[in-house]
Amino acid sequence: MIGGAGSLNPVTANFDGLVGPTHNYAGLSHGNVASLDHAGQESSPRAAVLQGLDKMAAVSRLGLVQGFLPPLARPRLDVLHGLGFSEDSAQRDAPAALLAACFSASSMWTANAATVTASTDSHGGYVQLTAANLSSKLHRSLEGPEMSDLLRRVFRGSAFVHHAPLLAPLADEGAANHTRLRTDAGGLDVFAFGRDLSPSGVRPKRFAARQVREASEAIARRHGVKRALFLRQAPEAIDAGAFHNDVVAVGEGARFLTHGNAYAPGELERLESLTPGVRIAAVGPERLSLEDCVATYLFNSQLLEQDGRYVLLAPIGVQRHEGAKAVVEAWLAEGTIHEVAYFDLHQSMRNGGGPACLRLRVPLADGEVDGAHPGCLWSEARDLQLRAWAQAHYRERLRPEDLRDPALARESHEALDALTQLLELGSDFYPFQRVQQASKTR
Ligand code: SUG
Repeated sequence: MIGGAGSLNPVTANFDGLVGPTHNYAGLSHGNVASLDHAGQESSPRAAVLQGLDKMAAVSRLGLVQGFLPPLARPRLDVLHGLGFSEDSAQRDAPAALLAACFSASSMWTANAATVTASTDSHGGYVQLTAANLSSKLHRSLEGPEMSDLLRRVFRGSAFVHHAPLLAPLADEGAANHTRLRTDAGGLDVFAFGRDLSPSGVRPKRFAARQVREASEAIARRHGVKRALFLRQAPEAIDAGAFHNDVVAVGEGARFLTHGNAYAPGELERLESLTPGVRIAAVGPERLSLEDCVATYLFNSQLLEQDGRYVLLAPIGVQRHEGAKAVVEAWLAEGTIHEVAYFDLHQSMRNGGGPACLRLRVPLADGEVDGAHPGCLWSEARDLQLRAWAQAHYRERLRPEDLRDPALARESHEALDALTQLLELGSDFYPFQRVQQASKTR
């Protein structure tokens, strides 16, 4: 049992994205500097999934609840068929950008899977989940309906209420723009947005803002959030590469670490006034520029709380960067955090996904974890099984031209089929399995 019944303090369970077998660098995300910089490079799906497993093991060994979400099934050749490419030659004929969208392993960044509200913070008293529509990018927009289905299969207890993704124009990128803080006055759900639905209003000049204010407000409303705050991202931060707010801010429990220029003027002051008991550490541009935040992913570190101690899981690049490392040292010296551990997650990082992008936080009160599928909870034995599975099914190297290889599509489905058996998820977990079953019974 974790937490306490009706307790104001649910514990945070982290559900990481298990990296899928088609992990590749296609440069699909304009506004995401790392994705554009690494477009066309060779990736290593096997190294990627193993790096993620290393992080999960470290979090779990701290004594925290660790789970994972299976990858969404890729490729989505059905999307190409729907666009008029023939069943026989879609993989050969589709333009590179469409093909890459259908092969993207982007569901690994589970911070974008959904927005989750703790049962203790919701008027209804249930854990509330809205799968993100990710409507700003084609490859990511494919995830919404599938992730919504997957989340229902993983969080299936009566403690959970699932909401469908929002309508597409209400662009929603999930928990990458959402943080739960534990203030002296109770839980506070902090939402960040980059633009309003209407075309008027402040917008970034270089890159498009992804999260729409009305989407965040709709989620808070449908989740019955008791205390919510909506903060506008600074357009300059988005233009510097903060395509998600979690590139420039991270909060957990009674800590909030942020770049001083992450939000529009006055927003941090509003946050401060509503968060008694929370220590806010804002790092000014004289200590670290927004560009260096984006280059190092300092604020995309995963911040963990255990018994009042705060542990920062930071990307290895932070340790190698004088300015970013100095910020971490200062946080340690003043007791903002108590420990730091550095991780090599370069496979994901090259697509703009750091430690915090790779996990969905699910705040769980007493007993609620029992409603999560046991196959998706981390254990030492599970870790060994998953490593062996990855060794058997994942390619060591993948180049953009390999996406034309029909064997890759087959291998990917075989890997996921094996995964559902390993985790006892059922043989109808993935849409492609359901299609196969239906064609057998015809
Ligand atoms: O949506 N990258 C992802 C990275 C998501 C990071 N998540 C958080 N910040 N929470 C994105 O931009 C790149 C795929 C490619 O180019 O192949 C990509 O989708």
